Amino acid sequence: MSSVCHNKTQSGVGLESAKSQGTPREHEEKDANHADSWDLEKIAIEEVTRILSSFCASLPYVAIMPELKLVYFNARGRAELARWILAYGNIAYTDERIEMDDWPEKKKTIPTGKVPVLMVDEKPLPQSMAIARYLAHLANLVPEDPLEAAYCDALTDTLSDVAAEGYKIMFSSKTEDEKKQEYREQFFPNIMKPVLERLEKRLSNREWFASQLTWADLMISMVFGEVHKRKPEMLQPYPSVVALSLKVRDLPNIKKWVESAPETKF
Ligand SMILES: N[C@@H](CCC(=O)N[C@@H](CS)C(=O)NCC(=O)O)C(=O)O
Repeated sequence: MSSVCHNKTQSGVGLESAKSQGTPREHEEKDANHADSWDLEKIAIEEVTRILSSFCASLPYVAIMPELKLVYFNARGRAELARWILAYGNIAYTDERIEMDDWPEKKKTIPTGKVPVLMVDEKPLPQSMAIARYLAHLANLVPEDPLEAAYCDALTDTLSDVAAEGYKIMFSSKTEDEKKQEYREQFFPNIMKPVLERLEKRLSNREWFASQLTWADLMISMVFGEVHKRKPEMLQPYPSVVALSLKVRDLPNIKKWVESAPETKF
């Protein structure tokens, strides 16, 4: 902060206007006077910026949180990432879970007719990934660097696509055996495995998916931690994905949420 003020003044009006008038002698005197006043000015600017920056640094960051209500079914599904982010950030919200019998009536009250929807100060925000990204901003889980943030978006969108393919099979009219066969022979090798392979490579030499903990790590852990819990053998070739999933699940607020969240089928 101090060097920005300093450079701007030094290369700006001060020196230029001193050189543009008077005889050489007057010029020298003016330069000397100017140097004195410039030194004083510089000291004053540096002192003010020093005081301001130490004052700003000592101020606590007080975010004004809106009133939040997450509306979804009594399921993890497309709302669980939002719940993890809210838990991580210790952000207060109402977790409204609609019973299936009440859905036809409730649907009429939701502008898009779809859930999840996040009520932010009573205004609806639709789309699960927009909701999660917004909450990730509130919880400080989005990198400041735009490209890093975009890589996190790419990863979370990829995992959302994978989940959508999974839901297609889950909610199809096929029998349970047919579904299992489709997961094994189609979904895993063609949809999930290529993502796992790329992710394993990226995570093998870094602590987090990006340069700090982000909502991308939370989503990796939410998705693959669940697979690991149910079918650990499937993730055996992906030790870095498993390690990251477990590390995130060990964060105190996440751990607390996972242990206390309602038990649901999906
Ligand atoms: N792209 C949307 C999809 C929303 C969606 O399809 N929601 C489903 C539940 S996961 C739903 O509302 N189904 C009930 C209905 O369509 O009546 C999102 O990610 O939020």
